[in-house]
Amino acid sequence: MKGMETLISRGIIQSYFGKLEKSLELDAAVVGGGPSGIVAAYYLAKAGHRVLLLDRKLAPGGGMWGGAMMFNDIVVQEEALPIIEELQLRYRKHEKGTYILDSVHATAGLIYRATEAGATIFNCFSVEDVVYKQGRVGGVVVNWTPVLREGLHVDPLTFAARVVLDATGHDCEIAKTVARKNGVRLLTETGGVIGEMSMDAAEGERMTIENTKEIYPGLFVSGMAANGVSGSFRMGPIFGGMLLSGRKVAQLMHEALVSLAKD
Ligand code: 48H
Repeated sequence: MKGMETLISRGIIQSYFGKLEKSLELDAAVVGGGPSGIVAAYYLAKAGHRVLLLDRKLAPGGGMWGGAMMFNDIVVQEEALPIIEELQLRYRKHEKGTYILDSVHATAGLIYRATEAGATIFNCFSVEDVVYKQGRVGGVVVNWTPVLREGLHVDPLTFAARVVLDATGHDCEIAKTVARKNGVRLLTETGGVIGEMSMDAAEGERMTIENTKEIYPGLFVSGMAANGVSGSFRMGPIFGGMLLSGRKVAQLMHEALVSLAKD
C-alpha cells in the first residue's frame, strides 16, 4: 500500500498526543509503576477518577517482575487475596496462610487490569519535580527518561493533579524532593524522610500499610516509599503489603478528591 508509512506514523502521533493532552489536568498522578502504584491506579480509575501513572522505565512493574533473586515467583499472604481475586490473578496455596504467584503473570495482570479500569500509563517518563503552590503539591514535573540519563539541558513539562502519589519504591524520590526543595515538614516523626530499615518481613508488611498516608497536603505515599519515608523495615519478596498499601492509598486519595470537590 502506497503511503502506509505515513498512515502508521500519523496514527501514532494523533493518538499519543491526544492522550498527552488529556493528561494535562488530572485528578491523580501516580509516580512509579511498582505493585503499590499500579494497584492504586486501578482502584482510583475504578472509582471514576482521571488517573495517570508515570514510570521511568520502559516496562512498568517495578520490583515485581523479578520475584526474588530473579526466581520469578512471589509470595502473598491471606489478607491480600481479595485484591488478587478481584484482579483475577492466578495463585496457588503455599504454607500457613500464604500463596504463590508467578511474578511475570502477576505483574502483567496488574498492568492489564489498571489500564482496563481506565488508568493511563506513560512509560519512559521520569518525574523530576512537583508543582508546589500555596503549601500544597498540585502536580508533577516530567521529562523523558533518556533526557535525564543523557544529562541534556532540556526543560520539563507538567501535569496538574489534585493529588499526587509517591510510589517510587525504596528511593521515595518525590517525598525527598518536596522536603528538600521547599524546606517543609512531612508527616513523619522527624518531619523529614527517615529512611528504610533492615529486614523484618512480618513487621515490614504491617508497617507498610500503617505508613501509607498523606504526608504533605496533596502528597501521598505507598509501598516501599511509605516505609522509607516513615523509617520502617524492608520485607523481601512478599508482596501482599504492597497490594494492600495500593488499595489503602487509593481509598485515602479518593476521600481527599471527594472533599476537594466540595470546596
Ligand atoms: C518515574 C519512577 C521514579 C520517578 C522511581 O520499587 P517498586 O516496585 O515500588 P513498590 O513500592 O510498589 O514495590 C516495592 C517492591 O517492588 C519491592 O521492592 C519490595 C517488596 N522490596 C522488599 C525488599 O526487601 O527489598 O517500583 C517503583 C517504580 C519503579 O518501576 C521505578 O522505575 C519507578 O517507580 N520510579 N518513575 N519517576 N522519579 N522513581
